[in-house]
Amino acid sequence: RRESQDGGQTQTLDQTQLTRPRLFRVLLLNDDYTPMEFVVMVLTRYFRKSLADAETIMLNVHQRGSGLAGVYTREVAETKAAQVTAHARQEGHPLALSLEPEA
Ligand code: NFA
Repeated sequence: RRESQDGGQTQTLDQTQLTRPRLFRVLLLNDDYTPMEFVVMVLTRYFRKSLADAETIMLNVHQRGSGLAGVYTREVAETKAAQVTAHARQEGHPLALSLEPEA
């Protein structure tokens, strides 16, 4: 909100429109080869989960095929997915993630 400059005759207020950024879910996808410990490390280090939460999420992904790692703005979600993918490939793991926009 700001005051328009008009020489002090009148005073008008412009309401700046603020909209919430769209959020994206970052999903972890199961595979047969990525070690469970690596997935737990990813969840604690990149998604700031507690060890207990990371273990629960990892097992859910392992059993159900996919699971939620976190919800972020587009830029943050894309950066985390790229960092995790790079780290996994560096270690020779096929771990994959997917991003989906929140409804
Ligand atoms: N399914 C993998 C295994 O048995 C573990 C895993 C969990 C991989 C979650 C990817 C995601 N080693």
